[in-house]
Amino acid sequence: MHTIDLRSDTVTKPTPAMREAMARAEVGDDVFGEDPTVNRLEAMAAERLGKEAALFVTSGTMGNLVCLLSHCGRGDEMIVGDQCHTYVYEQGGSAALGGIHPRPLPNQLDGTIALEDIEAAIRTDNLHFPRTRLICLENTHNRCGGAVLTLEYMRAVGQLARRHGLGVHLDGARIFNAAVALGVDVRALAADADSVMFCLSKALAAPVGSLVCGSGEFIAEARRARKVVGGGWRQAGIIAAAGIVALEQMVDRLAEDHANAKRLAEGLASLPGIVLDPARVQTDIVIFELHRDDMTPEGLAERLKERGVLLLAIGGRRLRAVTNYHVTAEDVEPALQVFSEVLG
Ligand code: TLP
Repeated sequence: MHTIDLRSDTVTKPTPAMREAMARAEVGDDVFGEDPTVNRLEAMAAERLGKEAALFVTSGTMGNLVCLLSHCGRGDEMIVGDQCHTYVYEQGGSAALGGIHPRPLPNQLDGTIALEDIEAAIRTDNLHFPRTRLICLENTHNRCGGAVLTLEYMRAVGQLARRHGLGVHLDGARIFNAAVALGVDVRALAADADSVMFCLSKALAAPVGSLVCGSGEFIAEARRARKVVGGGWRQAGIIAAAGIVALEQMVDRLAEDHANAKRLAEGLASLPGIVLDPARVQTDIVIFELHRDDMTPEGLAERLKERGVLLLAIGGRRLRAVTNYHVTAEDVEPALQVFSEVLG
């Protein structure tokens, strides 16, 4: 049975070009700063994002964590969307390990946090209050269905933050998806953030790794934070080599994932019991609701799995399907056929 795996874009396996590059990678001890392949990847990431420096980390979770630890001290407050990954899916690591107080504000359907909500949440100087230090954004926004935050919105948050002397951290796990969807240079989307985390091991199909980008001074702090969470690694050039291929070869093709997601969404929207507005699908993530008395989202996922279509139930009535490098345009119709059979 041919499996169509729509659980995440994280399931992607390295391409032959990546495996080749990994086999040939020149390596050294990265804690000494001596891994030439890691150094090359970091320089390349900084250049692509328009920042001074970059740091290679194991995962998106570690990347977000080291950024938050670098921006905030114990008792400082960070403004986050209540649906953002760092608030929902990272075990509250910044509070557990950094004593950082989260101030969750509602994410709108389009992935933004209303500017007036941010403005109203910023603390005044009062000994009863924590100090607001940071605003965290996510682009694209995972739990908001891969929604893309626009350049105008990023700029507006940047201006607001500067007016109040706050930092901006961007969880850009899928920032290249956002840039491709908007048809803009990724630098423009990163320009208003003081730190940006992006992932190689999601839609770009590298096996492991994320990067944190920012000023030279910020990255020096982040490097210290990475070390204390056990992320100082050694001959990491083996995996950095795949990351270089990901940046060189895997960005432009993201448009295919987006087109496949759109087609999938349009097909799903016409099926009985599925609630979904295909117009909201902008990138590779399709989130929809199941409104049926005879089937739970988990039950639907189970029945689809028996027929080779994998996706995730993500709480309440919601399910998530994510297109990716291993899901071709030719897979979309058969996947929809399986949905149609299961849903009757
Ligand atoms: N997201 C994963 C799961 O954890 C939900 C996925 O399958 O989408 N930021 C964002 C916006 C993410 O979507 C993710 C991973 C992360 C950070 C964390 O990255 P990793 O998994 O590398 O720690």
